[in-house]
Amino acid sequence: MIQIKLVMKTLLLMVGFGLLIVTAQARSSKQDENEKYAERVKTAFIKGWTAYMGYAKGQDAVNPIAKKGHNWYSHSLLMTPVDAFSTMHVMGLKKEMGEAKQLIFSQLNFDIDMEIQQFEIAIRIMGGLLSAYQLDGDPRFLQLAEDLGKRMLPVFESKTGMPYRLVNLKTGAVSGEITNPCEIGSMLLEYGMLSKLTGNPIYYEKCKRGVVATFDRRSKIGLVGTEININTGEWVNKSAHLSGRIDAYYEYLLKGWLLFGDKDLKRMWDIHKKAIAKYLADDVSSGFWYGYADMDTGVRTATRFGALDCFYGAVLCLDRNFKSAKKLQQSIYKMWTLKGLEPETIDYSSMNIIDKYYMIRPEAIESTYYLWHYTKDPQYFEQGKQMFESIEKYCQVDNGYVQIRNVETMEKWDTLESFFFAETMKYCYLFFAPKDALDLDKCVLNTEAHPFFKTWK
Ligand code: DMJ
Repeated sequence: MIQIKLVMKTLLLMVGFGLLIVTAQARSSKQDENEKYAERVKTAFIKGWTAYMGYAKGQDAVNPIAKKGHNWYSHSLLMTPVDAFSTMHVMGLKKEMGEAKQLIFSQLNFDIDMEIQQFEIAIRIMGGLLSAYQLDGDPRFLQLAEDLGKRMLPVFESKTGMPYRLVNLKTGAVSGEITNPCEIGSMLLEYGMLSKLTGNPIYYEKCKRGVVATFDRRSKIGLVGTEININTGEWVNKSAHLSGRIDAYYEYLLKGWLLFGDKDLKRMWDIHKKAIAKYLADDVSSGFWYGYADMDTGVRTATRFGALDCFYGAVLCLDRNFKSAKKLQQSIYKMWTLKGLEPETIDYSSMNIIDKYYMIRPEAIESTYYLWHYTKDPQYFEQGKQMFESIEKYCQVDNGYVQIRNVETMEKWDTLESFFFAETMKYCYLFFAPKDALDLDKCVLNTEAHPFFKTWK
């Protein structure tokens, strides 16, 4: 009897030991795969950066095929180095960080007689500088961000407090009184961080006033439209949707609440999210989407969904609405795999492509990553891998990465937006990166994927 027990014990021990070895082997091969992919994403990032440094050093962005660069305005604002820095930090790319810092501290100057689009400069440049300051600690990043913030403040001097679209960095002259919710509200994180890090509340206060003014002009059913006049406060275009010109207005209400704990933002978000779920969400035979509706009546006006709209999956995750996030993800993946890369917009009732280009936008990958982060469901990991592989396959050229003019023919479009570095590569990397590279639970990413950390009580 004692002998049988001993044999049984030995057998059990052997099985247990065997299982341990198998699990350890599986874990280590998963780790190998992650390391391999993390290296591949870094290599892709460096290839893009090398193209910038080789052909466009000091300019805003690169055209890798023509082997030249270009600026957005009459002078460069170093869009690519500033936008790329936080990703370099997350990837631990010391040499490239040094190159970007050298450019930024020797060349970036805002004292220029030049009109800029306040929203884009806030999310890319101010957001990039503030995040770089928090990640790297060099006070010159914060000084630059503050200088820029001061120069952009005149935008808020409208009759309603909603900001003008454009401002001259030297003279402070403003223009563009027809604007949209995104360009009104999607700087709240950046201006809020500037207030927190400099101790000057004016930036957040001014920006929040514009956000509240927009919220106060929501329709009776809780939606905002596409265009508004900031002096009369009248809506100019009443089309409601989640796409460009509205998107990050909603995103920042939730993220602002998460980062700053501002209860007003949560209240606004709670009202809007119900209206979005009721009037924009569309559960149809081709999948679960968010379409277009009239902001007053909620009547469906278009069954259009696009690459930009994909951001909402990440927002749903942050709101812990995983049921809707998972349903939307199925549609996002369907759109991505329609041709092998996602088109800019489709009509989801016919599944016809409306806009055929792909700008290497991040939003689909972003939402896939958030779902993977929160659920650890391997299907999202596989989807992320596939998205990265398709960028490698279709957007890569000999000396860099370029956008795609037509996802049906995969014709190349010789330009590369700075968000390739700030966002697309960062989200791709995070799928495979070690956990301490960037923990989503310890920061809030701005709409350009620059991490902001809550460093105050
Ligand atoms: C980025 O500049 C930001 O993500 C913005 O919110 C939307 N458009 C691009 C990326 O597609």
